[in-house]
Amino acid sequence: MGKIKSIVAREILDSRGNPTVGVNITLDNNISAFSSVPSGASTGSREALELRDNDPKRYKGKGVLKAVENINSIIAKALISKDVSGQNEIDAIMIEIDGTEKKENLGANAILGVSLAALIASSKSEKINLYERISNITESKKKFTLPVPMLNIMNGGAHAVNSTDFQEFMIIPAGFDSFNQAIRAGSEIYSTLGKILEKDGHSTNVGYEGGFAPSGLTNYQVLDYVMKAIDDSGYKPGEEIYLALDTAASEFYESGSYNLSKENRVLSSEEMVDYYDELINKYPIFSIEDGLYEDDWDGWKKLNDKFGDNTQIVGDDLFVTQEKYLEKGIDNKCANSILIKFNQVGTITETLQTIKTAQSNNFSCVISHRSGETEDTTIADLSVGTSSGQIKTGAPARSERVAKYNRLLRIEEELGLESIYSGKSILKK
Ligand code: 2PG
Ligand code: MG
Repeated sequence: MGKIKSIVAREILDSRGNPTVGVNITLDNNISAFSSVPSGASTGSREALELRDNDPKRYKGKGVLKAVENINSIIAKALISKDVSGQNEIDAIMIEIDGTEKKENLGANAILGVSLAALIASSKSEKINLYERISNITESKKKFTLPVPMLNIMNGGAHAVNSTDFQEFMIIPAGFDSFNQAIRAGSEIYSTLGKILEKDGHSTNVGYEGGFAPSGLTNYQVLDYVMKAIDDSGYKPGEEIYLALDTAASEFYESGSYNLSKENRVLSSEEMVDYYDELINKYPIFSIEDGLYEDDWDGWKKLNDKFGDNTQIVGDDLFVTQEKYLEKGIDNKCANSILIKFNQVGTITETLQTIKTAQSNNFSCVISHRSGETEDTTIADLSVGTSSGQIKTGAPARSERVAKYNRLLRIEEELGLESIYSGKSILKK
């Protein structure tokens, strides 16, 4: 297919203006590919390590020169002349050299940058689409499906200062025949929401993922605004548009309780579950991500017991895209869905393995961006190549977010009559 001739990494910037890793791989057939690595803000404690320099003189300690150096010296040396068709082998070599559970020696950002660049180079070398290459690696014979987007239109928590306790309020335009129609609905609702907020005197400044982030609103008020925006845009909530929350509960979990400071409520795990009950009864909420703290496994079980038959219970910080935590969740029935972020685990091979385990245990997979992103659109192809059915990649605004949606629009067009929009099939539990 093509053997690796050179690997060159450098420090580049992400959507927050922080340094991240960018990697170029060139093959002996002169094909070259570029990747860049995303970065989270509300990170799970079990995630693979994002190696930062911690040198306060550069980028306030956030430089990634050590990770870059690890690629340019150690990883490059080990991978030169390897064939990029061997994604598993490439990833296995890096995992072995690193030798730690959390990829602390080389850095998961270093390893992922190379893993992604190799993947992209292999698809270019084979002259096939990236999603086809991903599908070939998984050896699944499934038809390609276009994912339903979860569009994050109101931002709070760690993604927007002074906004809601909950981190993400998303709309799911599942009740349409195509991805194209779904994106149109999402965009119209987003812009209607902006107008409504403005009219009521709220700020329309946005958070990290492009959603509006006014201060002084409770979770209920935000959900009421979102419902009004859906109505005013002429769409039907609960029929065409569903809601999703990523509450990112680990961020407001303090000494055994859930501290909803903007609502003046401090709740136990059971009371949080009751709170979700109230919300699910009032709004067409289909999906709740990180509804509880990442180590509140008993609470997760109760949450899933209570709602899991009809509601998607998504583990993000809980599973950190790693098979071993997912297996614990499967065994203990703690969730019915997993969020997939490849930098939480650090290689494409491990990401695909986690997706495979999830899918074969009837867990849905939501492919996800990070709050710190770049123009890289690999996750769009990952969602099609694995027929994940769902993707969350921010508001229909800000280029690092819409780049992924735009890539999916192109894929849908390319697939033409063969394209299948996952639509309401994701609602079946
Ligand atoms: C999340 C993500 C992406 P972050 O919690 O799901 O929305 O946020 O990248 O900050 O972890
Ligand atoms: Mg999350």
